[in-house]
Amino acid sequence: MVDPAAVKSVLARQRIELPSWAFGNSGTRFKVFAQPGVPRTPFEKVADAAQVHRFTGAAPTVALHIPWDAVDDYAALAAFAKDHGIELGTINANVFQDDDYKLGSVTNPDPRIRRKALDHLFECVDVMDATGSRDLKLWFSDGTNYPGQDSIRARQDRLAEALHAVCERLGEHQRLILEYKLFEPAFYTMDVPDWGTSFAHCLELGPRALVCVDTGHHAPGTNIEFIVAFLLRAGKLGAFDFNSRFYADDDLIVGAADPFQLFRILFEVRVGDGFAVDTPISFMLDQCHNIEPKIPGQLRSVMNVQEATAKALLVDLDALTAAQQAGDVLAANGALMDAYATDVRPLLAELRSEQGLDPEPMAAYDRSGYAARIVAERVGGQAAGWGA
Ligand code: LRH
Ligand code: MN
Repeated sequence: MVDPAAVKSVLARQRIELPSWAFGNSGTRFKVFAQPGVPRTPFEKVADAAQVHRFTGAAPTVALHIPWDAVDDYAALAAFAKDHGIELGTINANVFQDDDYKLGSVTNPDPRIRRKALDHLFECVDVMDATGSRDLKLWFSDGTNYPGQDSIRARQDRLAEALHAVCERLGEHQRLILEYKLFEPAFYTMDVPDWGTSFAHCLELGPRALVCVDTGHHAPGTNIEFIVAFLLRAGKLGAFDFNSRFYADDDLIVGAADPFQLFRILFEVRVGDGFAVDTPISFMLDQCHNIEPKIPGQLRSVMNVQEATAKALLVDLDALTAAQQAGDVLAANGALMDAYATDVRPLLAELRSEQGLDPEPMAAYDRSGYAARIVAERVGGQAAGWGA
């Protein structure tokens, strides 16, 4: 049997980073449904993120996206976050919303445009210096739509050149996290389409370049936990962008579409020592709450990660290893299924009570009146959103 206290000690130090953009309006190309009370500024996004940490105790940092979260004084934003009990986390660059980047950003055939994109990446490192952030997350929308549109190889050379320049610019304690994505917005090639491409570039770049696994960025049927196990073994798993999907990059609440997959992924994190005190992995959410209320959506997401983590920690490794060694396939599979079938909500409620938190975060948030207050206060101004 697994010791519940040991499970709780790991859960008690779990840190899930929230995406600032999840608090703004978002949607699809068909419609962005605006919601009342949505933040108008990065300060209001940070205030909303702090609510999630207030009720879960497990979301102490918020990732920023530049320029969506650009401010005149990043030190003031960092101080504001601190006053609200959280910190600023990963800095996300954005070289996917400028007309100049139609044919690519750092991979664009035009050196002037490549320079412009690289300058933005350097600007994001300046922001990291101001916020004290450790990680620069790079996702490139770069790719092509038609065979022959550009040289696949030349684009890889251009990408590598830019990544090396960024690594040169990073400070001693800073890291580059390279995210991959199979398709969208490009539909023939993406220049970083899969984990292998990101892994190869990160190997070339050195120890401070690590792979980001966005759980919505794979072909249907991809065994993501295999990728996680492989990257952990290679010491190259830097971060997760957690979300879930039924079809494409749906960016739905993590665990909503496939809680069993999330459990399998977090089980590989466990056996890969990814829950160690000094884990190099950044556990982030990357989601859009297109129709559901934003803060409750983030609360539910953090709770889904906590529940899947608890189940993964409940797998009896001794029984599992013995069954694996004995070639007892059903007993080995059973060890995982028994843990997965365990209702871990009472254990998490108990942990929250021990942490001085309300055992039911969603209900506690509802009772707080924060939702009604922000709707009443946030009148006028431009609601935050990323235009998609
Ligand atoms: C790209 C992505 C990336 C972010 C964006 C908000 O699909 O996953 O991580 O920059 O979403
Ligand atoms: Mn992502």
